[in-house]
Amino acid sequence: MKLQRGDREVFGVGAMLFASLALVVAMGALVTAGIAYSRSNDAKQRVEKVATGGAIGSTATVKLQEFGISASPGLVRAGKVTFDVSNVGGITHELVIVRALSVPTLPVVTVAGERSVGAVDEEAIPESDKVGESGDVKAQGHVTKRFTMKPGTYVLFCNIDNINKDKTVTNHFVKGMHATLTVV
Ligand SMILES: [Cu+2]
Repeated sequence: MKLQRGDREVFGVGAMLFASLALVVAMGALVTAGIAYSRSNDAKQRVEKVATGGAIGSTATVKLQEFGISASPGLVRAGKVTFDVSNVGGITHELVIVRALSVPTLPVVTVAGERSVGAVDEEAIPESDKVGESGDVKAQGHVTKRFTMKPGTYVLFCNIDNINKDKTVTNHFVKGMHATLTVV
């Protein structure tokens, strides 16, 4: 069909309207993106300000017990971080620190071997994500360790296996000995 003059004008106006509308939408998206960017930037600057201002410390007090770990505060400043570890329980525990998004993202043992099923498969964790360990901390014992840490999320856990009298194994991680720590 050949377009008549009138049709062509209608078509032209329609196309122009559409183009202007697209431009408005695109500009709106740009403005929204700009606001989001400046907001995240503000938040980052605020965190940096708080971190450098000393409001966020570089020491985490960690308590180990049957069967749980608490780290306070749960937020520390990047750089040299001191772990003040106390075993307030009645049996030996340890503190293992790895970089990980969350507890469920840690690899776990699926076939009993050197470690029991459900224990953290430490050998499957990339070396670059391993921060350090306290070593065995006896009941009522205390250990201080210092590690250099980059900003990120870390999981603290105890991976000790206890062999029970009936030969079953109690793994402390399975029992709930884990916590997260955020480094900014
Ligand atoms: Cu333990």
